[in-house]
Amino acid sequence: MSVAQFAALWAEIAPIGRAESGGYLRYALTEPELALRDWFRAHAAARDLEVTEDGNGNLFAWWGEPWGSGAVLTGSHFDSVPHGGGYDGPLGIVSAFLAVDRLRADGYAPGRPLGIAAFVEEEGGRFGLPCLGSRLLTGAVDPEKAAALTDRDGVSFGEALGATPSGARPDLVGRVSALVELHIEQGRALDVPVGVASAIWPHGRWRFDFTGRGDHAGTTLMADRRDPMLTFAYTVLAANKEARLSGAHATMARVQVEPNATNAIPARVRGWLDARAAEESTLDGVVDAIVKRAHDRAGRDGTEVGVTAESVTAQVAFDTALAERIAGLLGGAPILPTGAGHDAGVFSAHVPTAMLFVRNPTGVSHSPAEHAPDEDCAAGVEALAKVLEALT
Ligand code: HGY
Ligand code: MN
Ligand code: MN
Ligand code: MN
Repeated sequence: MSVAQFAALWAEIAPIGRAESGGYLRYALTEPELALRDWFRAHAAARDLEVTEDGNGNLFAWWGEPWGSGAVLTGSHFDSVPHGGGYDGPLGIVSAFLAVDRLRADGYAPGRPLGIAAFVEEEGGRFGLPCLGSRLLTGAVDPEKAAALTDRDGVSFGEALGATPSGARPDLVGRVSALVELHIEQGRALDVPVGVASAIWPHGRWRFDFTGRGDHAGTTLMADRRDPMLTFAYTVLAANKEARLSGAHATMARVQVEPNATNAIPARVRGWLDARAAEESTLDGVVDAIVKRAHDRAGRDGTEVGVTAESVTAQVAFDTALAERIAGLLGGAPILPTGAGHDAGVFSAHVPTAMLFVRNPTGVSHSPAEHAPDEDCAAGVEALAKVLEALT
């Protein structure tokens, strides 16, 4: 598989959903992501791969019997965070099609069915729950709850999907013998083109609701204010400080303000904390510390704070034997953890699962600046082909 072959296929999807910022607005089941699904179907058809859907919004292209016994899954997701990079997700799907081409060029025919997956709403960028499609398929989220999740325009996942998701399909997942997801690396840890994942850090999202008293920005004395924006701002600083002290990663990057006017003290401020750490105990400790500091501050500001855990993901330890086998296959590729969540993390509770990381020279991700050189992406395809051959 040549670098030019990778670049040619990559160029087909690069313009889809790209914003002025150079980042991508590929929200699940919206026009750009639907266009990528059409691209997926066209490339499956061009390779005589049968396309199936699982009733949860996930797409699969099959080389061999769909969900046949011992099936091996690969693939990733098309959706992006707002103005995210173009590689996070799509690289795993494009690489899977090219890996099939590579294996066929070698005259290889798999002894097990090989499925290329496009999982829906991995980022949670539209409906708020990450890995929504893989959680539904594996039974990690209730289909009714999922159907009721709404986007910022009030459209529910069920409406976007056009049906209540079918939910857990143990009849399908039970037939899968392994899953391997290729993904751009989202840190600065790889100094060779391809690495293998050892673990996903425990991580989660907590919604903070700060309530105060809306009032006039110009006439209300400072001493009379109960300003939730003040408590929110303090919590942002506390999150940063507690994370630095504990070695965790904590970010408050999404905020909603009511009434969100220049000349009105807010009545309510809603913010989300994204927190992650190498160990569960560190994660629990840093979240507890941030929540405590928010409550203490609210006491001083005369405001109130409510905290809701929206999604908490336990540490994922990928199958060590599989990771070591793959690293060996790739001539001793490094094995490393990641702080990013992935559909493969959801599957790892059900089937032997592995991830391949493609070097990202800057490590920047969830940003228009995310980039992986074509040469490293082509190396990723070669590695994925080797792994899929060994597993099928
Ligand atoms: O947020 C994450 O960890 C992943 O990119 N969905
Ligand atoms: Mn991502
Ligand atoms: Mn991703
Ligand atoms: Mn006025």
